[in-house]
Amino acid sequence: MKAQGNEAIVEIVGQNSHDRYVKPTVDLAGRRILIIGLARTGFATAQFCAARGAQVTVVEERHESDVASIAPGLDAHGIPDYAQHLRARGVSVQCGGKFTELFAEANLIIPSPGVPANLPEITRAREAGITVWSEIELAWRFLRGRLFAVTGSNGKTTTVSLLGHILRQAQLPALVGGNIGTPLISLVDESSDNTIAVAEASTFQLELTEAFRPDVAILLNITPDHLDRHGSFEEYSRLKRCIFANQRETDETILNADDPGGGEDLPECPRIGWFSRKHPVLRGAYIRSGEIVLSDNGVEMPLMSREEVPLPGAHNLENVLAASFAAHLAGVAPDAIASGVRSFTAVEHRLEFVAEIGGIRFYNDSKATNVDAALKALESFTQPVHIILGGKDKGGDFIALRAPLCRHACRAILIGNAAGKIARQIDGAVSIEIAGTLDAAVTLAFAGAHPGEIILLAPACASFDQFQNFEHRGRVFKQLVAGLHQNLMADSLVRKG
Ligand code: UMA
Repeated sequence: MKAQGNEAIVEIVGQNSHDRYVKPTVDLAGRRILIIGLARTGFATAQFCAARGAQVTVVEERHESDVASIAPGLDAHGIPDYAQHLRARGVSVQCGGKFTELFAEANLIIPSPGVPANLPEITRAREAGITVWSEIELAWRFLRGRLFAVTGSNGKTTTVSLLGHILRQAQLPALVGGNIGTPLISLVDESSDNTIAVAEASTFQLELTEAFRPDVAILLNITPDHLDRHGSFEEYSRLKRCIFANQRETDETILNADDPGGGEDLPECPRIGWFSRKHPVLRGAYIRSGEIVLSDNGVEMPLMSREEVPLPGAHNLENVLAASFAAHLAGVAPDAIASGVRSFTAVEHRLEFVAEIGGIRFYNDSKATNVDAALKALESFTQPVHIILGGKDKGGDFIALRAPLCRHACRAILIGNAAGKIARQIDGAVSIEIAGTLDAAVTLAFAGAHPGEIILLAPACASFDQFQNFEHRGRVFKQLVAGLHQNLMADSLVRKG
């Protein structure tokens, strides 16, 4: 049966392989699918739908020349021009406008994560009965094998990468994607009944889900983030909990027993595992006398000493606890989990060590795009920290940074649009310098730092005022540090000469 006009897309029923649950997949052939946004998600989704016979249109508000120029940095497949590539596959691509007239004609609309879900044209389409899904909803309906989905305000990417690493080290066929950078839909063709997809899920993606149902859902923590988009902390928290909203008795959810909101609004259906740094748990992972222990209904499995965890900071210990219990649920033996954790190296842009110059150590935590993440980054150091803060404000409350700045930082160097607000909110807590740009901030930070101290980029803000994304900001930071190093080497050569 095919959908006609603007009626909701019609579901056909398919068998999900790993249990008797019938997964609602969809027949895309001949459907009019409108994709909003032409970056990583829009591109991958358009390719996916076109390959299944859909009539696909992609609309993008940026001009086509901007899409083409940004694409090489974003696209993992080295495709230089998203628009050209899609048109060659029969996709209609329209750039440089809103194209609102196209919305009413669609059977299915898929906004990219960066597109606000409450755009008037999207609201009107939903009111008219048109199905609006996020890309992860569509991807999940086609994905084979098991799905482990990870959400939380902070630590998602490290947990996803670590879990993927542990599974692969244990020779399990793991696929890794989602908000981490590779859209979930790109993993579908590689998936099979045996694969385990490990996916990072953001609220921007969970927002437009309907039946999305991971086999294992992990909610790491909830602290304020993206309030500019979701309007309130309550709404943001509600969206995070969509990760387990459709789970059933056979599914698993892993929650943080130490998170203030961790025990609220517990899911009804799935089995729950807990992780805690502070106290034992009956089912999950915790620390006992400096040792990481897994516990499955009273059966205790010591894993390793916490000293052996190769990642700095208490927050990373939580990520390790969550990933370890998830790996246990995937069937990995305790010694293989421990060996996977030991051999894991930090993820790029997450408290990544960059270089030591003249006894000063530089760390890139460009992924610290909210206040809580910056706070956790600061708390990972015992040495005095010169912290670079600022960027595009997401409605964050920087007052929460005052106490950790007093304890851990000797100076805050401010950049970007949020610099004025941050300066007002942290005034008196620490010495402040306004640098404006990252380039100036690195120079200022280095000029005022002493051997044994830390220079940390943990901006507590989004990057979009000055950079394409946080990865771009982190790369520029690393280039600036490399530039400092080269200049110092050149100076010392001149002096010697
Ligand atoms: N656009 C329109 N119309 C609008 C609004 C936007 O056409 O009204 C266009 C924009 O110009 C842009 C596109 O829509 O070209 C939006 O793209 P996008 O921002 O969704 O970019 P993607 O490359 O598809 O990246 C998205 C996620 N981006 C966001 O959530 C903002 C990536 O997460 C994710 O890695 C990727 O999908 C693959 O899943 C980034 C992120 O910052 C890293 N996520 C947030 C976070 O981690 O805090 C949630």
